[in-house]
Amino acid sequence: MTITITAFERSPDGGRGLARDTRVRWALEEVGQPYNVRLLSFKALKDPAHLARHPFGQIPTYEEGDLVLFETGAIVLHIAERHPGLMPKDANARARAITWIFAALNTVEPPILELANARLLESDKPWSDARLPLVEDRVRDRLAHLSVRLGDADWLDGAFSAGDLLMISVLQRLKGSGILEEYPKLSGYVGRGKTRPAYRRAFAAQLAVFTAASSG
Ligand code: GTB
Repeated sequence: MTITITAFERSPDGGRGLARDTRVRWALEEVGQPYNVRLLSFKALKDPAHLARHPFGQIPTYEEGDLVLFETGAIVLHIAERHPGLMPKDANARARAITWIFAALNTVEPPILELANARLLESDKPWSDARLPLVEDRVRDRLAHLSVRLGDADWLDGAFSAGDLLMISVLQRLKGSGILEEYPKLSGYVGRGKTRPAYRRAFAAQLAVFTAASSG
């Protein structure tokens, strides 16, 4: 059945792969599923046609026959459940991989998003300089614990899983902050993720949209 996802027509990150469609593209590439992309303008995100797919008017969404999904975590989990490649076979190992999905999205991503907001949206506020170190330290606290758990392993729990895919995607949002580099085990982990052929294909596909938009 044909899979269609949605992505930004013009990515605000300049093709750096930080918008969340990259996570879904990566998951589809890992399991070898072809997909189509419906590109949307910011205005189209809030049109009734898209709000029917995504109640908050965001990307990415995922359509497969009658099934319409939103939320990257749910989409990546669905892909991992349907196709081999991102979930271990053993039941307990699957449960642990799902735990890492939640850890990435519920425990590690929130302070990272808070930091992005503090830097991008609040830097002109009179209290910004006082607040920023507090927000950065909340990120460091998560990274320090994650780094200890990862240790010298390649991936979080045995073979590469959907949990790693999402954790690495979340950590990538720290690009350019200098904070990830304070944790060499984690920057190595992100580096390993980025060298996976499936990630490279996903990154190239999202970049091609940006390149076409900026030359058109
Ligand atoms: N929890 C949802 C999920 O995981 O799917 C969050 C989805 C979401 O935030 N989507 C964003 C969106 O559609 C795009 S990815 N925003 C438009 C809107 O809300 O109206 C977030 C994003 C955007 C831009 C950058 N960037 O430029 O670096 C990075 C990440």
